[in-house]
Amino acid sequence: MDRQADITAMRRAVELAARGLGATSPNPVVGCVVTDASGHVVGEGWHQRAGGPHAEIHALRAAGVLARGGTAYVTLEPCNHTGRTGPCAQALIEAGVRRVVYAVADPNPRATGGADTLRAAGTEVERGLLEDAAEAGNLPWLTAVRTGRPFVRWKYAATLDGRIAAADGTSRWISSAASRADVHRLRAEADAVVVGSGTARADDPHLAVRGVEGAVQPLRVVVDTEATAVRPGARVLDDAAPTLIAVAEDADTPLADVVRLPRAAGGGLSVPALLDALHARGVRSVLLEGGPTLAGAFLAAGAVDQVVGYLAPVLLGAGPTALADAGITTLTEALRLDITETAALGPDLRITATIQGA
Ligand code: AOF
Ligand code: ZN
Repeated sequence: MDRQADITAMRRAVELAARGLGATSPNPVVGCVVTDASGHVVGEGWHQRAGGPHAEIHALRAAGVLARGGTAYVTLEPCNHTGRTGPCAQALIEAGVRRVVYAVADPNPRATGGADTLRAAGTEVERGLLEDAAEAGNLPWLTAVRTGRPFVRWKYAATLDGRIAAADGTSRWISSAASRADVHRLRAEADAVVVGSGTARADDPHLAVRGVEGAVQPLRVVVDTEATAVRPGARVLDDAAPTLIAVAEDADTPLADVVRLPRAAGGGLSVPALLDALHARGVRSVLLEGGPTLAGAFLAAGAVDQVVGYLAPVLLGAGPTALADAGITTLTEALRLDITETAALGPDLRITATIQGA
């Protein structure tokens, strides 16, 4: 067995999986590479959209009879259930694959058990190769399965002193063109893009994805508790992408199509109720884009899984900061983060982090 060849094939499978980002919800992204008996790659596949064939099926089709006696590398444990498609474990057995290597166990109770089925049929099964990379690649879906609510990525762009606008409210453009393009990639990866009423009022944002080839438009969500920010004719109401306006149960709105949700104790919309409503609509990953008040409410509710900050080499010294009250009054309550990645984007720095203990 050639370990290096195993790693190369699984790395490729992780790469293939990422092609499905933003298009597979409520399902995971999955990649698969099939080699023949002598280790040559004879098939590749990835899960392209929910309801479509699973990654293994695409790769097996490409491989044809050459899969016999070969190895399948899959980023997620092959499924064991008949859902919208047949069980992949069975398809791998029927194709005569001798060995299956998968990275991450399937936590979905409906689909789990594929590894056992394969073993029972005499297939050699190995789990855990490049598990960290495959986990990271499927973090939104895995988080949603484990928590029962959508994965939430909070994104902000600020000056080095943490401000998102100047004292007079001007805010265009703090971050660079490279950072702004990167945000469109994040939008394309998400099932829903969420902003609060302050952002809706100040910016009249469009929230659709621009400049990302093949992007599936995310659901645009405005949390407009008092129903005062989104007026008829707002850019977010055009038909470039679907839109959901969430208002309080008692709010008086001129809009025909809104979702009414309960308030939290402080008067703002209940974050758990909002996430439940989104989950019920198939949303498994949320990009929370603004502004500081809504971000504070999400953080106070313990509903942020990942923070992505774009820091521009700019100083303002006055003006609103990226995060408003998150219910923290003393240092021992501070949210401490683990930085998982840093990247340079043009002149800016992008910091990706997770919250400790979350
Ligand atoms: C996918 N794509 O490539 C693999 C999946 O709704 P279904 O019937 O397509 O089943 C979805 C479940 O199947 C999914 O939640 C996961 O547990 C398992 N594997 N799913 O969508 C794939 N391999
Ligand atoms: Zn499957």
